[in-house]
Amino acid sequence: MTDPDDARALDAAQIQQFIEQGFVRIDNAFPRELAEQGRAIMWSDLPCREHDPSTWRQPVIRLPGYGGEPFRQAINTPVLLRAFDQIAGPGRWRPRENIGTFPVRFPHPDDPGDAGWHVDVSFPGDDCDPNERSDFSAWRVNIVSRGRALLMLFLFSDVGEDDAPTRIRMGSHLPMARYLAPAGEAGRSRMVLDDVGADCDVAVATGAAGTVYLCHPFLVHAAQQHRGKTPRFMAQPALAAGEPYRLVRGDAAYSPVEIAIRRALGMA
Ligand SMILES: O=C(O)CCC(=O)C(=O)O
Repeated sequence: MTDPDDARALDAAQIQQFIEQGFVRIDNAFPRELAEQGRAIMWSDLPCREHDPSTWRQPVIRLPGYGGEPFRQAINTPVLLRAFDQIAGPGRWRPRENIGTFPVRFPHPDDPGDAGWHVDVSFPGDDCDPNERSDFSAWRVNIVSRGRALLMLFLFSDVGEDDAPTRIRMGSHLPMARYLAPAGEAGRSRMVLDDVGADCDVAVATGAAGTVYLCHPFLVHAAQQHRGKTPRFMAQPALAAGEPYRLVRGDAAYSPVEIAIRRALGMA
């Protein structure tokens, strides 16, 4: 495997884009062949057939978390490992062996019912039942993004404008930081985010299979109905936090994630 230090790095404009807009798109972040292998595994797990659209009877099917090959390789390419260091900061993220769940979206006339604006929560609140850790309804997110270094979108199929690309409110991580700040360490749960970043332009997470979007954990995003022809395969794993993000550092070694939060709060 290539040493991450030798891998293609994000340039200054991409890092600036991440700080200002809350995401960066990395083309060819993992090989297309891995996406093909991953889709073959998922088709064999789906209760419908790849070449028979009459069997695509639901707008979305959520497949449970995938680990092992080819998913492990896809999330650990040298390009990505280097980008994690550049965006989250060395030591501030933890590698993953698995890629998590896939909401597979199918061309379908029905509203999928899960297309609301949101951010992904990152830690269980004190009121969470310890035996029900998979019930995310009481999970929380706080101003230092406890537990989560990044949100990531991994495209395992070619995704065009009609193929249910995830919608992204560009720059919404900044008002989101201001919404979270007053809640301090405890953070917020059960958030209704229809209004947060509602005036932001909307981008869509399109790209060829093998594209990855690295997103600020506070980026407000939403699914949408599939209006195309080919099912969309995308994973949206968290990059787990290594050490917690900090908004005050004696050595000023702020990562782009931290710089964005500091700017949102008028600290920089
Ligand atoms: O499927 C998508 O486009 C996004 C889904 C999403 O954001 C979620 O399930 O949290």
